[in-house]
Amino acid sequence: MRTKSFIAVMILSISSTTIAQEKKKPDKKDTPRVAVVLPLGVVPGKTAKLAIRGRKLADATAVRFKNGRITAKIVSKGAAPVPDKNPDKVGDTQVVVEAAIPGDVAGNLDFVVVTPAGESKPHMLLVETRLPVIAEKEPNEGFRQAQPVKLPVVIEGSIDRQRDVDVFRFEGKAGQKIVIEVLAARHGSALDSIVTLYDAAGQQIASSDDTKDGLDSRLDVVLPATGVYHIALIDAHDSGGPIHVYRLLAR
Ligand SMILES: [Ca+2]
Ligand SMILES: [Ca+2]
Repeated sequence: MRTKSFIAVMILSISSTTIAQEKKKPDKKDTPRVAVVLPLGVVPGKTAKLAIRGRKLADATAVRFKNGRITAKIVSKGAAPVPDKNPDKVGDTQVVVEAAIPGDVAGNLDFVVVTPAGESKPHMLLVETRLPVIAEKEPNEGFRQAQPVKLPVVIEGSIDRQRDVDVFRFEGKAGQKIVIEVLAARHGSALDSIVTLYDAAGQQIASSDDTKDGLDSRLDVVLPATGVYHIALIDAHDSGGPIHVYRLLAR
């Protein structure tokens, strides 16, 4: 990638040597960059309020979706709090938009943020079109407070404070093949998930921290017995906050 962009820069400077010498070099530092969108995903057929976080987004003039049928209206823009003091990772500015998502969109949606300094690389907004999407409900800290869910499901939530634990309860059958997957870090969330599956007696069945693809967890399990199971989701570093968002797919 580095080589490609280097060649592109070379070609550009050869074809317009004089201009390039006189003109101020485009400052890469000022180019907007999207880190994460809160929430990570939307449901088709609704208007969604999206907080897009990143660097150099405070002067955003537009948020443009690749799908031209989606219009996003800017509601606010400016500085954003940096809870874990890592602005490179989670951004220090944000632009909030209202985006009307048509009911018939077929999948995830790419968008860019436009500022006077240029436009960001495309960032993906998740769109779940097959499974029901529900919101995490606190308190859900332990087995007793577990939030009941019915598989298959997509749970939208966050590890919203340090040492938060989100627990979900479902009924499973012996021999049932299930997949539990976290969508978080790969989409810019600050969460480094660990997912653990427990049986009705509180015995651990399986656990996943990272996969070979990254920090997001994934479990592929054949349930050993018919009964109640619990899925527990935590952050691997016991950290948490509004940017520790996730989508948990259980199917
Ligand atoms: Ca919780
Ligand atoms: Ca992890």
